[in-house]
Amino acid sequence: MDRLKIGITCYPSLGGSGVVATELGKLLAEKGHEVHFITHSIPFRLGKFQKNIFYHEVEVNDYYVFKYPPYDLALATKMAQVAKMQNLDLFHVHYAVPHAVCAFLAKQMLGNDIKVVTTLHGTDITVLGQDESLKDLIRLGINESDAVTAVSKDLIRETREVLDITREIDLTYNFVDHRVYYPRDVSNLRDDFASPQEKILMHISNFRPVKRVSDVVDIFAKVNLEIPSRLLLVGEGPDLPKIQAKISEMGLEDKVRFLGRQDEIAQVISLADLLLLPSEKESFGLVALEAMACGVPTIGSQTGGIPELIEHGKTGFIAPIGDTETMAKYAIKLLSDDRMVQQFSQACLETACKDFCKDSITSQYEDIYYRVLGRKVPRLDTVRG
Ligand code: GMT
Repeated sequence: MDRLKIGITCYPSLGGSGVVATELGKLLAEKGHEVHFITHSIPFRLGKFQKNIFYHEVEVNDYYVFKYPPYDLALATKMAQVAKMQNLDLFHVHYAVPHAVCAFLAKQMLGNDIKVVTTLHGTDITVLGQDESLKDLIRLGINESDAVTAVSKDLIRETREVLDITREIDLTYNFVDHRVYYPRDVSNLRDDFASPQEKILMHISNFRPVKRVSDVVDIFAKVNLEIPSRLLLVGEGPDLPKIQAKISEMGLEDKVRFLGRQDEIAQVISLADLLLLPSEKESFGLVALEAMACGVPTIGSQTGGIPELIEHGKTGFIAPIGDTETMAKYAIKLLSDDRMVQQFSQACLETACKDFCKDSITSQYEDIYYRVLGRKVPRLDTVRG
């Protein structure tokens, strides 16, 4: 039995990186490891009190001399305090900035050999990594980590390119928990959103410019000319008012519903016939994987890790960024052929289960933990305790 004590830091209240970090923490706890979340609020996916999971809140001093409350420093200090009090083996931080740097600072404060594993999720490199005010700091966090993982091959490539990083980076794809993500029976709900002959297209995101939600509306408008359909928009974010205005201008109000933020994503996705993810950048596209696990194919853009997840012509379609014409053509081709929909749906279920299963990705993370700690990887049954 080699039970690890792991401190996890992530953005607890939004985004795919927080979801991955929280779900991973829960799975590690299920396997018998002790997991300590060190964040500014309870991770939204954490749920009920669970064996082996602990939560430590970062409190920020808002003293009058500070123009900006020093969150990063408070986080680093809290990480060091928790590590000392709980005798942690390692920190696993999700999202390079500021978390990898806070882990580095905490390690300096502790003055011991605690290990740091950093997982890069996407915009920490593809957007913030390009920012001259942060670039050197992100590079420091990455280079000072004992192991670095990234959620797609493309993100590894971009990290090397943008930040001139030469060190080893492990590939750890996003994963789904098949106990949660599977095709749900939503026949009693579907009538509320569409008539039986209409198709449902869906988009789920944080409505940031990088998601190109305006393209979602354009694709939908073209599809709707050929196939009677509805568009369900799930999530909230800065572009929402712009999208609402666009939908009104195009006279599509009757065809589009805004569902706001939803927690029961598996249930919501199961309503859809097709997911649209025409992002400008997407290091992986967790939502497309969640849809896949529910048997729903995705039309996505040729960017980042999307082609590593969606197999063109098998589990969805891929087109160049901004090419709403081609994306709409693919959507029409798929939605007008029930047999094809069935085949895609089946392929989605198989791929999600085979390539992105929670067990194998969790084991990959564990292997990395044991590697940085210089310990032997125990057999599965010996970890459970
Ligand atoms: O999608 C977002 O903008 C949120 C962002 C985050 O950091 O929370 O998601 C990123 O991490 C996810 C989990 O690894 C990936 O599945 C998303 O593709 C990635 N987003 C982008 O690269 C834009």
